[in-house]
This record gives sequence, structure tokens and C-alpha cells, in this order.
Amino acid sequence: MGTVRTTSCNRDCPDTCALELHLDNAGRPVSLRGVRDDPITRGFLCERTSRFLARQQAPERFTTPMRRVDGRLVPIGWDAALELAASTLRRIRSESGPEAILHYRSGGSLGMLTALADVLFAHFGPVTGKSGDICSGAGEAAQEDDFGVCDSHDLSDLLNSRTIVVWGKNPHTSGVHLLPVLREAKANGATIVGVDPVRTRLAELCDAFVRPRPGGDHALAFGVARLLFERGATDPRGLAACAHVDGFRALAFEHDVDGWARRADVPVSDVERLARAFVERPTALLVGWGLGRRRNGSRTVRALDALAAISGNLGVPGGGASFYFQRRAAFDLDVFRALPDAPRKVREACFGPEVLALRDPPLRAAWITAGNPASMLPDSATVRRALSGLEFVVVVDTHPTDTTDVADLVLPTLTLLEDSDVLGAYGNHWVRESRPVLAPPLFPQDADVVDVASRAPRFAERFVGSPGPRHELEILQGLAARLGLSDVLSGSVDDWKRRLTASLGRSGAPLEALPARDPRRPKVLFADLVFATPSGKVELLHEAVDDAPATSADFPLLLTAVSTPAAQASQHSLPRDGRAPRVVVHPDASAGIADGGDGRLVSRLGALDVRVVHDPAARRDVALMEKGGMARDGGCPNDILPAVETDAGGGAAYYDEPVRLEPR
Ligand SMILES: Nc1nc2c(c(=O)[nH]1)N[C@H]1C(S)=C(S)[C@@H](COP(=O)(O)OP(=O)(O)OC[C@H]3O[C@@H](n4cnc5c(=O)[nH]c(N)nc54)[C@H](O)[C@@H]3O)O[C@H]1N2
Ligand SMILES: Nc1nc2c(c(=O)[nH]1)N[C@H]1C(S)=C(S)[C@@H](COP(=O)(O)OP(=O)(O)OC[C@H]3O[C@@H](n4cnc5c(=O)[nH]c(N)nc54)[C@H](O)[C@@H]3O)O[C@H]1N2
Ligand code: SF4
Ligand SMILES: [Mo]
Repeated sequence: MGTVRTTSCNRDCPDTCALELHLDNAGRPVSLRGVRDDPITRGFLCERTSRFLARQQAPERFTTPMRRVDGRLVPIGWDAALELAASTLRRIRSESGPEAILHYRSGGSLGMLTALADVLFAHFGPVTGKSGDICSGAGEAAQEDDFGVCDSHDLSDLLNSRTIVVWGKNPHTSGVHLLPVLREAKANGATIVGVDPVRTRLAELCDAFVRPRPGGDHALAFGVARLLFERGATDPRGLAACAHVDGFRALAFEHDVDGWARRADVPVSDVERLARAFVERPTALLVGWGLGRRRNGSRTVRALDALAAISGNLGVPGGGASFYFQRRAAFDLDVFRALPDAPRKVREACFGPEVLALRDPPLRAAWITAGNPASMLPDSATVRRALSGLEFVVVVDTHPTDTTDVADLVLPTLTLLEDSDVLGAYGNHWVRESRPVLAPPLFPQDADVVDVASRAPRFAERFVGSPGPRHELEILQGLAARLGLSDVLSGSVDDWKRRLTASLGRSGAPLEALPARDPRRPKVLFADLVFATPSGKVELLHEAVDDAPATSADFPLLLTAVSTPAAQASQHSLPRDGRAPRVVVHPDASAGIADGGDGRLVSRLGALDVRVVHDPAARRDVALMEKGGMARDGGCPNDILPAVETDAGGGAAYYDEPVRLEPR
């Protein structure tokens, strides 16, 4: 009999699972599984984390700080690394001001302690920061405009729905723990309708699956709205809770249903089917992330929100327009709120070109943590060029990336199996604690990392001061001490976990009781139909603009690089084969390239070598790829996607770029 240790997954994923690490008699890790009696995790994990042990044990894992010398990264100890970082950052600050330094953090870990980097750099500068959010920015801005807040009905509330509309979301890949809830709802008699230009596996669960042209959702939603108005199928109580009804209605009447259907490239029967979905109440609308990754992304989400509002599906059990769960709401965020704002910000979606263009002072240094912007941000080749041109780039990561390839200093940190943190989820209302279930490399692997029975010590103090990978907080504290800012982040990992969860504890869910559902989160939002907007009502969209993407004879496909089950963004669990990435297209849209043949994908920005895969079920205007390919591994789709911001919220219009295939 081996042993089992439990922790929580810190990846950028809606689910935040309860993980079990199984070890054999010799204490060697054997497998990762989901905790069976956890109400969210239900005993299973996604593909990428089930296979995470391969990544955990990968030979290229960073095990010591490294400095670039003559183009190569060479090991240096922690003292030298932190001295170098502190002295260089201090020098640049005194010569050029704190604006010459950028702090960038992304979704490598959703742990709240990882975010403490923001605190240190605000005190040290404040330094240049980022604005917008390429992940959920467009959708969040939409819901904040419409409802005043962006939050979701309880996950279990789907069991109260008669109809569930899953719009622009692919749970089989991007949030697998939604699936058991959908299946249960369906078994209870709920109808499920999916909307996606790509026929994803979700279609298997759906009673109807609508496939508009990419970015056609805005037109589709207005077609549905027009039908609801025309047929008197709107809900009086729902309408009474809305502002700008006339303006929204006028927009819906700009075209007839036929015209909207044509614009969305769907048959009128699909518009009718969707209208019925909102009438057969209560209807839960689940808004996916795919919609927001377009120039008209925020507007599109607003058009969907409006459908939920006018059809009377807000404020009722089984209803709602759920996009994102406020994962930080459970925590005491005073330490973040009190911070001075950054003196200037680089728009995240336009990172490469904007960093290159910064003047007075130009950017000289960057501290990058929990992110791989050199692969994951649009126009990634320019991101790499911009970072390469800086004097000093520090990257805190676990494994090599395109970003560490341009770093001057790499600081190794802990993986999700070694980490210790507190976590909220963006796909449910649960709050969790992560605890180390494995020692980081360079530690004696037989060290009893966690006493599972007593759950103590919470964070093995003997890790502190080690030569191997370090906790993000320890790295920051090491830097803070050398910057003369020791007070800013003082306290142990444990102290910080308690500090951030203090009010949660007072509400009945102390650290010891985690995981727990945040007892303060309502199950149904806006039950009184009062909204946190200036009018107290739903602010319906009422200005006419539509900037839907267009293809042309020259560029007939829209490059859609989406999540793959095999990876978390650029973090592949299994080693890559170094071959060109795959692109899936309809055989008629393959430029004559055979199934499995080599091609080149060309945009106005550049070209990318690809392997072509035929799919007769694909739309003829979509080139489907996996997001997260790295230049160092054979090709990065973001190299040919330009840096374009969404209409609101500072998202990135990742899916709007027209491309063509050419033989190679
Ligand atoms: N396996 C895996 N899971 C992940 C991630 C990962 O990298 N790998 N990433 C995580 C992250 S960072 C996030 S933000 C979340 C969400 O990350 P995503 O995986 O982006 O989430 P989805 O909501 O599934 O959105 C993608 C879906 O939107 C569809 N779509 C694209 N364009 C349109 C359109 O114009 N209209 C409509 N209706 N649909 C469209 C795509 O075809 C796809 O099915 O998932 C997380 N989950
Ligand atoms: N074309 C295209 N591009 C996209 C998207 C898309 O749909 N299409 N999706 C976008 C979205 S939604 C997102 S959120 C971004 C994701 O962009 P990123 O967040 O930059 O993505 P990752 O590749 O996951 O990079 C995270 C890095 O953090 C490291 N890491 C892991 N754990 C830790 C830790 O505990 N501490 C630290 N410091 N580092 C750690 C990982 O090794 C990895 O290198 O990508 C965006 N890019
Ligand atoms: S990545 Fe998501 S689905 Fe996979 S184990 Fe982590 S939280 Fe669960
Ligand atoms: Mo994301």
C-alpha cells in the first residue's frame, strides 16, 4: 500500500480541482487523480493534469537560478541571483525612474500569494504595469457594463434549469467539471443548446447545436432578440428591469430575422430554435470565453446578456447569464487595494509594439512571473523582439519557455504539486488551499514533505533558504530585503494564507475547513432584479456598431487557435515532437494540400509552417489550431496574429485574423 497526499490545482482553469497524488511504497509518485468525494472534482481530472507528473519530472525543469552569459543560461546561486536582480533594478530606477521597469504577471498559478508580486513592485516603484486582460477582459467589461458586476449563478443552480444555452464554450476541453453537471441536468430533463462555429464534442450532449460563422454571434443574438420582440415573447418583468429597451429594440429592428440569419450565416430555423431556448424558462445562459476574443467581443457578450434580460431569465433560479465566477471575492484584498496605481501601463493585447514604442523613459527591464508572454500574447514575435531589446529581463518560472529564452536571469519556482497557497475558482464558488505534496527537485525526495494526517506543517519551513526552486513569496522576500523593502511582504507563507482568508474564516470557512464553498456567495444573482449599475437596471446595449471579422478571397479563413486538452496554454504535459503545429480545415478550404500534408499559414503579419488536417465537419471559413504552441517547439500561432485590442476590457482579438493556406 502506498500513500495518498491531497492538494488543490492552481492552474488557470475554471475548476480548481482537489488533487490526489498517489505514491508507491518507496515514496515515489505514481499517479495523479481527482478526489472522489469532492463535489466539484468528482474523482477525475482533465487530461493535462492527469499527465502532469511527466512535466513535474521533465529533465528540463529549472532547478537553480540561472544567468545568461555569452548567450547561454548558466547556474548561479540564489544569493548571487537576488543580488544581481536587486542591484540592477535599483540602478535602473535611480538612472531612469521606476517607469523604466515593467512588472508582468499572468496565469501560471492562480494562487493568491503569487499575486503578491504586484505589491512589491508597487512599493518599489510603482513601476510600469499592464492594462486590460487578454483572458476575460472583454467579457468582464460587458457584464460590468450591463449588470454592474461580473459573477455567476452557483454551478449547482443549473439543475434548476429547463434549458441551458452553452454559447461559445467548449467544456470538454476548457472546463471538464462542468460536464457532470450538464449531464445531470440533462438526465433531469433539461434541454441543452450549444452555439459554436466549431462542432466541438459538446455537440454530443446538445439537443441542438448552432454553428454561426466566426464572430456571427452578435448578428445571431440580434436575430433572436428581434424574434422575441416580434412574437411578444419578451418578459414584462424582465423588460421592466432594463434600461435602454427602446434603443436595444431599435437595434434589433435594423434587420429582419432573415437578414440577421444571413449575417450570422445560419438558417432562420436556428434563430427560431435559439429564441425558443430563451422562452422555455428558466434558461441558464453560459457565456464562453471564445466570444470575447474578437474586436467586437465585449459587444457580443452584451448582446447575449440582453437576451437573458429581456426574456426574463435574470434573477431566477435556473436562469442567469453566467460568464465568470469572481475568484478573488473570497479573499481579504486590502493589501492589493491600498497600492498606488502604475504611472504608465502597457496594454496587454498590444504588449510587443507598445513596449518597443515606450519613451521618456524607454523600458529597460522587466520582471515576468507566471506567464509566457513571448508565446501567448498576440504578435508574439514582436513580444520576443521587444523583450530581447531590454537590458535586463527576469523570469520566474518552472520550465523553459520562449520567454525564458530571452531572459537574462531565470528564477526557478514551485510547481502545482510543490506549491502552498490559497485559491478561488472562476468556474464555481469554492475556495481551496494548496499544500506541497512533493518536494521540489534538489531536495531529498524522501523528505516527509507533508504530514498528511495532521496536515502539518502547512509549509515545510525547511524548504526556506534552499538552493533549488523556491516559493514565489520567498523569492519576493529575498528581493524585497535587498531593495530595502523587507517590511512590505513580511510574514511566512502560512501567515499570508491566514491573512488573505481572515474574513472567510469569520464567515465560517477558516483555512482548516478548506475546501469550502464561500458561504457568502449567493446561489442566484440579482434575485431582487436590482443591478449594480448607475440606473439600478440592466444597461442594455443600444449603440449600433458591429465590427465582425471578415474573410476575403485572398484570406478566406479565420485563424482560431483554441485550448487543447493536452496543454495548459503553452504548458504541455508530454514532451513535444518538434514538428510544425497542426491546422484543421475543411477539405475544400485546404488549398489543395492533402490530409496530413505540409502547408504554410499566411496572415498579413507573417507565415507559419503547419501540418494540414482535413475535417469534413469543419466550416469552410475556420482554420482551427491549438493555442500555446511555442516558437522553440516548432511554431507559435501568435507569431502571425496581430496585436489588436477588443472593443472594451482590454482583451485581445485572437480569433479575428484572416489567413490563407499555401502549399509548402
Ligand atoms: N485544456 C485546457 N483547458 C483550459 C485552458 C487550456 O489552455 N487548456 N485554458 C484555460 C483558460 S486560460 C481559459 S481563459 C479558459 C477558457 O478558455 P477557452 O478554451 O478559450 O474557453 P472556451 O470558453 O471553451 O472557448 C473556446 C470556444 O469558443 C469557440 N469560439 C471561437 N470563436 C467563436 C465565435 O465567434 N462564436 C462562438 N459562439 N464560439 C466561438 C471555440 O470554437 C471554442 O470551442 O479555459 C481554461 N481551460
Ligand atoms: N492564440 C491564442 N492565444 C491565447 C489564447 C487563445 O485562446 N488563443 N488564450 C489566451 C488566454 S485566455 C490566456 S489566460 C493566456 C495564457 O497565457 P500565460 O498565462 O502566459 O500562459 P502559460 O503558457 O500557461 O504560462 C504560464 C507560465 O507560468 C509557469 N508557471 C507555472 N506555475 C507557476 C508558478 O507557480 N509560479 C510562476 N511564477 N510560474 C509558474 C508555467 O511554467 C508557464 O510557463 O494565453 C492567451 N493566448
Ligand atoms: S487544470 Fe482544471 S480540470 Fe485540470 S486538474 Fe486543474 S483544475 Fe482540474
Ligand atoms: Mo485565460
